[in-house]
Amino acid sequence: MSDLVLYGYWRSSAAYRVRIALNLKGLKYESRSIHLVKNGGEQHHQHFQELNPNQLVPVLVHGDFTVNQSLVIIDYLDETYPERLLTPSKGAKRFLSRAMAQDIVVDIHPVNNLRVLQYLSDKLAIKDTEKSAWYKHWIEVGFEALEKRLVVSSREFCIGNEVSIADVCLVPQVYNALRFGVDISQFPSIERLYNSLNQLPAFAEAAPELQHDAEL
Ligand SMILES: N[C@@H](CCC(=O)N[C@@H](CS)C(=O)NCC(=O)O)C(=O)O
Repeated sequence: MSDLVLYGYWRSSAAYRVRIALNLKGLKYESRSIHLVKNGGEQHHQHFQELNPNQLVPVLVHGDFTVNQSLVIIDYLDETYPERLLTPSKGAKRFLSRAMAQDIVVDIHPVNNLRVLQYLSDKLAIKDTEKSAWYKHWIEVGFEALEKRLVVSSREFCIGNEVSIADVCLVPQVYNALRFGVDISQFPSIERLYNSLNQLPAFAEAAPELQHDAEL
């Protein structure tokens, strides 16, 4: 049994990022599922709140160390297992890859998170069609900008020819976009990278549908 434990959920794009990172680094880990919907959402249960009072997955436990926030978890993995760095250690690529990762993680993802969507439906009585419009709108705003950046920065990967934290964040966000019916052919670089990255085993094996808690 590995001493790395990832608390996540098959459809959580933030947990998906960490799964890709762990796979790219060739690290074995134990995956524990926190069902975000069943039983009122297990992220709200006491035992999980003790791991993360924010009530969000993912959480990584490594021995007696517990950390949340997917980008910070990936930083921790880079520092602890530096053999294959996902954030380049120096130079422009270091900063460009982090900025692109944050464009996704900080600016696109949070407004479409489950608890935001639940608030729109449950408290503001927004109709499902309006909720989908909200979801698509914020992804498309983010993807338009991302596409412009990728036209300049991408080659085989988001930033040049080395896989980085930007690729790790891109694939789960595109997965979400497709799930909510966004036409990604509007964004040719994003579409190309999504398809080619998914050919790599580290990305393919992290896919939501292949996780032990997937409900298909
Ligand atoms: N910034 C956090 C975001 C974590 C997050 O939003 N996780 C979502 C799943 S992708 C979640 O647990 N949602 C549960 C909820 O909204 O109640 C990270 O990158 O780890």
